[in-house]
Amino acid sequence: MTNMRIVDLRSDTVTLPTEEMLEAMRTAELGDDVYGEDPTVNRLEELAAKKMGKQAALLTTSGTQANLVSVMSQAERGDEIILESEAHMYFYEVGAFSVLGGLIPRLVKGDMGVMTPESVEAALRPPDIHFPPTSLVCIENTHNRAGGTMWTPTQIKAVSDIAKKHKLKVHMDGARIFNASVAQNLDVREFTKHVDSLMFCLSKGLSAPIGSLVVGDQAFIDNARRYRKMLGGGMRQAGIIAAAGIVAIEKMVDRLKDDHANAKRLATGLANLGYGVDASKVQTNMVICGVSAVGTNSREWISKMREHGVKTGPVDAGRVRMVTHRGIEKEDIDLAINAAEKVVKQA
Ligand code: TLP
Repeated sequence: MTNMRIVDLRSDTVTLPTEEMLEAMRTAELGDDVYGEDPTVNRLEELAAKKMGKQAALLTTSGTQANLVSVMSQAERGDEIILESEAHMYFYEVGAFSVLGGLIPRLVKGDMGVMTPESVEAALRPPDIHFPPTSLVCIENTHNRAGGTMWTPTQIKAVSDIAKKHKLKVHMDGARIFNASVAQNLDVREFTKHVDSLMFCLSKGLSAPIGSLVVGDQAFIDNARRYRKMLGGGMRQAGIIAAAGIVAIEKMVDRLKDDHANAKRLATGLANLGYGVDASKVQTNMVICGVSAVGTNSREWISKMREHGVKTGPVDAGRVRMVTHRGIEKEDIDLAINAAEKVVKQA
């Protein structure tokens, strides 16, 4: 058991900063960001806004905080917001938008995480004294619980057109938007131009240690900045974080395609072993795999894989998730497939 190689496929959030990031952090020019005086934060925010084709950006502590300040800025307390039924914001963010934002979710079922304009329009209710007003549509690209699946710019535009028609704003949880842009070989602005606001994470596949950015027009960002302060996210010498974030945006995007190739390889290997996974549906860096197909459940499977040195995470009782990222090489994928084969034989 000693010196066993551990292959950690639980999430791309486990990535550690690169040497270049650590050096950038060590030498970063710093100031008090609550006064707007941290030059490195300012540089990162300008870079992020430009990259995304929007007026302004705001560095936040996490994706959860970024989504929260975004929706609090785009909707009033008591409003209803439309979300895909398995949205990360609904599923994994501790109910923040309801508890802290006073917002009510209206869930729309998507196909592989993508909602149609018809289904969004059908969820809208006419003004009526009984109903909370709807003000915002949230989309998730790539979609976590659907398995890293993507919206295309055309699909985003279609939902955005419906939103505009009904005077609703559109927010994109783009935690992994660069995975979508790399996988579709399109500039990220093709995805962002149809939404009013978005957030994206520095600390997932891009490997920075901390931080997410909120992007949109200046008035929205001014509002989001107030909410970030309210939530305790005024971070003073945050240039320490921003320095790594600049490296993440400038240097770490193109390599995401390696993660996508590894995810395909993993899915194909697992499918060949009889697991419930369709490799043709693996679009970016996630593999959701049905383990009931081989006669086990998530809890048991995860624990057996762990004994073989492979860390994975649950989606539900019968499905598990594996995420590829920097530091996971082809050999690690083969090791994971090998482990999954041993587990099938044990089951
Ligand atoms: N997702 C994490 C866990 O929370 C599940 C992961 O391991 O995938 N939006 C999306 C689509 C996300 O996947 C995540 C993180 C977030 C927002 C929140 O980001 P953080 O973890 O920085 O608050």
